[in-house]
Amino acid sequence: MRIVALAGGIGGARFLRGLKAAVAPGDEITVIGNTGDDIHLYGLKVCPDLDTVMYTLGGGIHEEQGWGRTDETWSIKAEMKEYGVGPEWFGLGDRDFATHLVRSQMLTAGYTLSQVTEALCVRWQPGVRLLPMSDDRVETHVKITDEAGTRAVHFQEYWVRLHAAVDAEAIVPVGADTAKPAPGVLDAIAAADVILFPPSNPVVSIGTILAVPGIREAVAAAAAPVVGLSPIIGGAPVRGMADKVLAAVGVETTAEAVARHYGPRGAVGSASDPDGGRPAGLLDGWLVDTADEAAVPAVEAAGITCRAVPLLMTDVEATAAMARAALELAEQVRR
Ligand code: FO1
Repeated sequence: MRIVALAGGIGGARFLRGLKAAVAPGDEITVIGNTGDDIHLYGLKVCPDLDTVMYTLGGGIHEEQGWGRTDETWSIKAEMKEYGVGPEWFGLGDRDFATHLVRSQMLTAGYTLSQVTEALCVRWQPGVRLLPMSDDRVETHVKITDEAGTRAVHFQEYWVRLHAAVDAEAIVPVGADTAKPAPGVLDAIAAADVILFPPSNPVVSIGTILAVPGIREAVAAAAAPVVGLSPIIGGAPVRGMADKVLAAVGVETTAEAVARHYGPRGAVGSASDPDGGRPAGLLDGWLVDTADEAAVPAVEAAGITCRAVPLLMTDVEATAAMARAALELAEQVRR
């Protein structure tokens, strides 16, 4: 079976670890990773979501933190600080720096981000095919108003420095409108037997991947069933600050509202996605947590087959059970 998953950072990576444990030998998993969180720092290209997936599946992740390397040291950052060079608010450790040096060296030499990602994965052997959503530069910016006035800040500044404490007024994936899907992305979607939306951020992770022209259309047109898992449990994000960016696109922080935001397959246009002629509806199936069981009828009334199962990724076995539930639901909705 060929499984395609669209993934952001920590939530996506942890789900993929469970998915790997759930699939049968011979099944192939292709991950289309969000690169809208990417940032250029110290002259290096940092790809947080690709690295989080690669380190998590390759056994190199800092488990408690969910990002960055295990057993990290911080000498380079301390030395940079002595030179007065920041930003201090973003934690790039020494081991992580090595990844960014290799990536940036290869990009400067003319390799594409897809080629670099493949090369980095030779070391980490994540057990999935990891594709960036695009080889073109896309950077998510967030419009905010604070004491400095109204301005756009890079997503990492919003997330890490400001802890999403200021309301997001708009989310703009800068560059997405002219970006092309990376080689292999559209083919993988077209050839998939199942397409999964892990419990990643629907706006700045999966939403950014879908903002690359061609990807949303390919998912909407795919022969494979599309099943998503809610990142919202009991009216709050399982982790992170997804509520802030959902509010920016006019979506309530509920499992039902996120399902409606993705929309039922076949639907065109929606209140939260007034995007001209692009197909809005993507989901055949949606999993909500058992705490949100009461939302099941409303999601089904919206045209999306819905089941309530435990969705807390407390360990790999619990996460594998979620993945199995998603694959079972995919079989039930297969056309
Ligand atoms: N998240 C933080 O909360 N603080 C950090 O200093 C930080 C540094 C960082 C460095 C490399 C990397 O790959 C990820 C990093 N993250 C950090 C995670 C990242 O900001 C976000 O969680 C994702 O972009 C959202 O998916």
